[in-house]
Amino acid sequence: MTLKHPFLMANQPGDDDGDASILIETRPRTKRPPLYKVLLLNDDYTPMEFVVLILERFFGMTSTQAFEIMLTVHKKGVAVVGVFSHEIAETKVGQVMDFARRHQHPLQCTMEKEE
Ligand code: TYC
Repeated sequence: MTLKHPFLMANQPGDDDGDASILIETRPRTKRPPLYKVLLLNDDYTPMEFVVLILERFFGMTSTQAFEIMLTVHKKGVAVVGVFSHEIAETKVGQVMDFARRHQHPLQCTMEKEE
């Protein structure tokens, strides 16, 4: 058996001392970060015009798009109003919830991971 100083002596070709630190990445991993859907929920009290304003102000919709999505939420109970990175989705949800609370409307906005 040969003894090697651990720092001063390099491996020689053919030395097989079972070096576990030599690992070769065979599969290039290019996983994109997950995206999150921002959902708006229906309720019986928030005025339709207020929901339209939110969709224009925070989601960059035209008044026509905003009215259409608002009606979808009103009829179906929920709709996706945008898909964003985790950080942007969190910001949008916060903006909507703050704005609704400041105006004393019970409007709910949530986010969920897109599968
Ligand atoms: N249902 C509400 C009403 O009749 C309108 C509404 C639409 C509320 C969408 C919330 O996310 C919502 N005034």
